[in-house]
Amino acid sequence: MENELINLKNNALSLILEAEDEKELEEIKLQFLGRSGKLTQAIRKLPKIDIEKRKELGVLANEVKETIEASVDEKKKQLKKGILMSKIRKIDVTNPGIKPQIGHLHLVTQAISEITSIFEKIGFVRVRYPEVEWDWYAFEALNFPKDHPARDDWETFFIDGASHKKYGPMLLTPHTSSGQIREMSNAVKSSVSGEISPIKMLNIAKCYRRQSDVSHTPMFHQFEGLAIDKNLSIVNLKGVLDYFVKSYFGEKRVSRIRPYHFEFTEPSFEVDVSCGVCNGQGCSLCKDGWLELGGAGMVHPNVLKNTGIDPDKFNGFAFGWGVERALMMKDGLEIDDLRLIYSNKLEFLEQF
Ligand code: FA5
Repeated sequence: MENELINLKNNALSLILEAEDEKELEEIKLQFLGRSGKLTQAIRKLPKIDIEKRKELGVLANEVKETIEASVDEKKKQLKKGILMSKIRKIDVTNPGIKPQIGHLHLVTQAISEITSIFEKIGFVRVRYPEVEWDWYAFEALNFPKDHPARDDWETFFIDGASHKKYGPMLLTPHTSSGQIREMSNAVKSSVSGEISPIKMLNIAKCYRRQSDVSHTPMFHQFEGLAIDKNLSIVNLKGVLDYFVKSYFGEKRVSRIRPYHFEFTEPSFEVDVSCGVCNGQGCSLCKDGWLELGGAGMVHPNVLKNTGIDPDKFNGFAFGWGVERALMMKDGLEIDDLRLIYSNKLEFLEQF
């Protein structure tokens, strides 16, 4: 019986060694370990054997069974590895690869990073303030009268039911000028004996208004500059405007300021950029040679006071323009409907 078991083991092992695929291995397993397999039948004879010898042979039969099972598993692994290796050998590394599709940043994101780097070069620091704001920051501290049309819910999105004891209703900020109040209040909080550190802020954020037509979207971006120091003047403001216009639109373009009215600046201006199509001569796009970019002005003394800054010691200038509008005014870009930018149309977006 002992010899029979050893012969079975050797037999099985040599068959396993020769096996060429998984199917063959399964057949060998069945041949030896199946219900009527050779080893199973040999084990069935064990009860007839003397008790002392039976124990010894039982251990041996078990060992043979385990060895066959382990050898079948090991051989299966080797076969799999072999298949993989032969597949690898078939790969031609000189074949041209499949090009993955490459996306790119949205054109507004591209514009924001370009605008940021232009202003960073002259010391403006990019900040981020809440888009969901209190009335105090968006209107009240910016010197807006209580009955100003922008504070009506036909112009601004208010958040139902949310109101702060001190700061009033909650809203989606309609302009980045709310960042002016946050920036100046922060400067006052960290001031030492009334002396604030000079400010050069660049706030770029999403803004929301109840507007939608060819030149307005309900969500858009503005970039807002604020400089606060001692003895700043309109000359400093105009210098920054010219620098930006030439850096962003090109050397040939110039800026001009026109008197205007904003509640939070005095004096206030509208900023225009010479038209890139006709070079300021007048054409069907611009009519009179100029395209409107946004607002600017010297910070109103009431705004300084509202944030705790002494207007007799400090003054400053601010400007706020639309990112999408600035983008539309770039040379060679003819976007006749601003809403296209947010339409998710790939045939449009893939051009940038
Ligand atoms: C303002 O929002 C002022 N806060 C700007 C300012 C800042 C003035 C600092 C003085 C000092 P206005 O409402 O004109 O101003 O908007 C400025 C620019 O934002 C516009 O010229 C336009 O470029 C852009 N803009 C306004 N509304 C929309 C809109 N719905 N969709 C797209 N762009 C818009």
